[in-house]
Amino acid sequence: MITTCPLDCFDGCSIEVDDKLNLKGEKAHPITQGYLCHHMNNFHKFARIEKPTLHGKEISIEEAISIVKEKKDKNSLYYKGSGNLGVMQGITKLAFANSDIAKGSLCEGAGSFGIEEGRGVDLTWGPIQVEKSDVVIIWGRNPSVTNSHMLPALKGKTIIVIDPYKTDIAKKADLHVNIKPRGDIYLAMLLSRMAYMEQMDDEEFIENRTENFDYFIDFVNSQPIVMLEYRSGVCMIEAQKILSIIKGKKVSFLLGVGPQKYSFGHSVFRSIDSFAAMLGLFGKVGCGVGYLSSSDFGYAKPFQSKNKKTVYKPTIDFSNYDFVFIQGGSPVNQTPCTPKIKEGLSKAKFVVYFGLYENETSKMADLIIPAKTFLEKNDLKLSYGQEFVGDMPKISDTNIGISEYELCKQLGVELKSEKEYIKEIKNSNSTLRDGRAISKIYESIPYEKEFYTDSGKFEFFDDFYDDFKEEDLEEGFYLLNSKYNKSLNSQFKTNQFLYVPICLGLKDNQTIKLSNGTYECDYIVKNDENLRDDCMLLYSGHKDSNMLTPHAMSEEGKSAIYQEIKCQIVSS
Ligand SMILES: Nc1nc2c(c(=O)[nH]1)N[C@H]1C(S)=C(S)[C@@H](COP(=O)(O)OP(=O)(O)OC[C@H]3O[C@@H](n4cnc5c(=O)[nH]c(N)nc54)[C@H](O)[C@@H]3O)O[C@H]1N2
Ligand SMILES: Nc1nc2c(c(=O)[nH]1)N[C@H]1C(S)=C(S)[C@@H](COP(=O)(O)OP(=O)(O)OC[C@H]3O[C@@H](n4cnc5c(=O)[nH]c(N)nc54)[C@H](O)[C@@H]3O)O[C@H]1N2
Ligand code: SF4
Ligand SMILES: [Mo]
Repeated sequence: MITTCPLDCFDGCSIEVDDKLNLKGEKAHPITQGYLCHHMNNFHKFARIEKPTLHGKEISIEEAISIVKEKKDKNSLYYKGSGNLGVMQGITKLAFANSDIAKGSLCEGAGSFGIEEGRGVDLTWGPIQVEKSDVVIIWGRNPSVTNSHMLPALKGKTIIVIDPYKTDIAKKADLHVNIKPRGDIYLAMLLSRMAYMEQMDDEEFIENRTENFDYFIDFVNSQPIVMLEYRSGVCMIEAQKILSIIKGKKVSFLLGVGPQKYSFGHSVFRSIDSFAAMLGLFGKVGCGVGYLSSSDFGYAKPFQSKNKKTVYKPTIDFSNYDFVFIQGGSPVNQTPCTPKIKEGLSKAKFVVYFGLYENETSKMADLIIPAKTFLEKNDLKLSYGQEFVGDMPKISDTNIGISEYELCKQLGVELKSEKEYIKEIKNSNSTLRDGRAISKIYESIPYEKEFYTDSGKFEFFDDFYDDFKEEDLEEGFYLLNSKYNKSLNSQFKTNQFLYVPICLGLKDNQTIKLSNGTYECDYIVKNDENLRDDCMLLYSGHKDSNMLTPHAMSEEGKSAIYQEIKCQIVSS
């Protein structure tokens, strides 16, 4: 049988499952090409939660459901994470229509907002498109770890990497630009300014397909070059190298979440998009800017509910609720400012955790309900990194856990059958290409015919606001947070070190205390020669990865801004 990986990942791998439930990448799938990553190769090795428990004591699933039923409509909060990205995961929203709902983004939200400002919709730019480029600029993304099925498409291309960390792909790249964290908007403006001086702007594209170019170029030209060099940490000579590599070439940009983890993250991505648009790098073979796309664009959304109130994940306060329902996520590790999250959850009267694995959040829950795995329920996957639509039929079953659909039904919501929902969603916006379902919009090259703004044109940016001061730039360390190859955020095998630059002269495995001015935390260190001297690194999933990240939200996009704060060493 064939199914699709449910995880929060660009690749949306197609998986062959045999009678013994061994998982293998589907050979014939154009993206998967026969291989999976660590998580799916080891999926069965991770111990799952087997029984519902109430305050640590085993209870039946019926008892668990009746507790939820009794409490869910009184001063309650519904919180869904991204542990499984199947579309059916959202059905439980229907059972919590009388609760407040947690929305906003712990992930890509600020960047997506900026992209939507310029293009209307954030469409994907996957391996099939990238394959046709001459040059690929990997800008704050780490495909060797997070998007390994992009690697075949990068073979033979000229590669530029813009990243404050020397990632594996940066080591192999034709050019690695070791940018200052939060410097990307300044580099995008430096590049735009210099490209304009060199008359690299695509006049025909600008004239026919864009709006606001004059304001954009005036704004960019008003930024002093010395300031742009200082804030980005990239000098004109290096910027010139980038321009000479891409001049007249088919160029793909692959953006990751790194450059947008700041208060003005939306402007960062709009500035990069604006640079690409002035060069006419949209809507043509091999030319585009890809990020994490709005995978459900154009699809039916049968699970939308009208909740009483919306609260936002990056600044969530659990403390005022009598009942909190957490599904498919671990806010204690993954939400910024762990001290505030822990304090809030400990004050909430009753917390339910509905998931597959024990984690820092399940430890704080009153009631734990085990979920079914993706092999044990029907679902559908729309990927944010490529155009294929993945079926996820139920392949096996066990006595363990309950599916999201079944839970919702047992909580008294009148539902159509699982298969009807899946059919409705899939048929609303997919079509076949060579016998495989893809999202309709990718029948043509993204933005070939139109942008999705009100004007139908790309809209250049012409202003932004950065509230970091010069002194913020010089003192302390940025705490980069990146993805680890053996974990998927808090799932699977996590990494528990703080990586530090060699220049500090610290010893591997010693403990140091870091402070962000408000909170402190001890970490066990490892030296890492790939780090800039002004950076340290914690991988997503580290139990204390959010002890020092700020309880704050991006200016736009309701997104977490993990790197908006700098940390100091208190003791070592
Ligand atoms: N193995 C594995 N794969 C995953 C995940 C996982 O946990 N593990 N998570 C999935 C999820 S949820 C997501 S959102 C995607 C994310 O996919 P990526 O965006 O590729 O993930 P990161 O590892 O955070 O990579 C971001 C890169 O940005 C760099 N960076 C940090 N700050 C800056 C900056 O200011 N400017 C620039 N230019 N670069 C910066 C970091 O050094 C890092 O190399 O990956 C998905 N894939
Ligand atoms: N410091 C720091 N914080 C981060 C990040 C970072 O890089 N650094 N990354 C951010 C990003 S990009 C993201 S996307 C978020 C992700 O953070 P979360 O949304 O919290 O996701 P996970 O940590 O992957 O939580 C996964 C949980 O989902 C449960 N689960 C898995 N499959 C299913 C299922 O089918 N049903 C149910 N009910 N449960 C299931 C598992 O039990 C697992 O423990 O974290 C963000 N937080
Ligand atoms: S996590 Fe990503 S790379 Fe790994 S199997 Fe799933 S889709 Fe493929
Ligand atoms: Mo994410």
